[in-house]
Amino acid sequence: MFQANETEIMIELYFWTTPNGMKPLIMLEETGLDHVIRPVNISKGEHFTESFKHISPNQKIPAIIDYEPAGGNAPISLFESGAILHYLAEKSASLLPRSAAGRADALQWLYWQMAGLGPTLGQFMHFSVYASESVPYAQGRFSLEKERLYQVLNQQLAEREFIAADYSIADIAAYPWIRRLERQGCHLESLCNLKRWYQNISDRPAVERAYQRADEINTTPAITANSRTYLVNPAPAA
Ligand SMILES: N[C@@H](CCC(=O)N[C@@H](CS)C(=O)NCC(=O)O)C(=O)O
Repeated sequence: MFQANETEIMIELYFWTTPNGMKPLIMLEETGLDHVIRPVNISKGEHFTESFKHISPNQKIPAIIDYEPAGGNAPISLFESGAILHYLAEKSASLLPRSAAGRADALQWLYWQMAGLGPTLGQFMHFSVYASESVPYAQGRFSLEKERLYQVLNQQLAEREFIAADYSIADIAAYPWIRRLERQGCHLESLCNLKRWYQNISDRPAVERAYQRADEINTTPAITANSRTYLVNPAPAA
């Protein structure tokens, strides 16, 4: 599955069609950086291989290898979607404001997504969809926090078009999770600023291309008994 870079492609993206996987794929489509997708089907446990562990020590997607880093240095391997977005923004000098204040603003919202929105929605989905037993306390806790975070984002978008001053990696980090909002039992009708932002980003050609490519890679995105096995159980101990 993990080949040497024989194709002279700049960046390899280790990817599956989940919200965290979509972040770097959207970024690569937006920036036009030369890349190839290496699918890692987490529903089949492909992220638990030794070869993938070398690329992503946390054994989760996404990860990238940049074979052409700045300065002609040795290839750089990176995991964590926020770190990847930040790296690609620096590499392409795009989608991250140049001013210190603008940069700090976009990065705080990137970290908000990484530390708050993403993990909360992940835990909410786990306890409401994947868990083999019903845990009402956990369901209630993550549901309330999810609703609160939606309100925070809706409020942030009340007087601005994008999360930071311009379209940036902060938007790219949040969008794939909001795209699953209806699956999370929430409706955009009650969050009008979020709805406008969501529609605006959905209409971007790069975002459309990214989701088209994802659909071609994963033709069975529904949860099956087999995929549930890998998604509920942690990796076997090393
Ligand atoms: N904080 C990490 C989270 C990565 C993550 O949770 N990836 C999920 C897919 S969205 C995964 O690989 N799950 C497989 C597993 O947990 O076994 C990031 O943003 O990259």
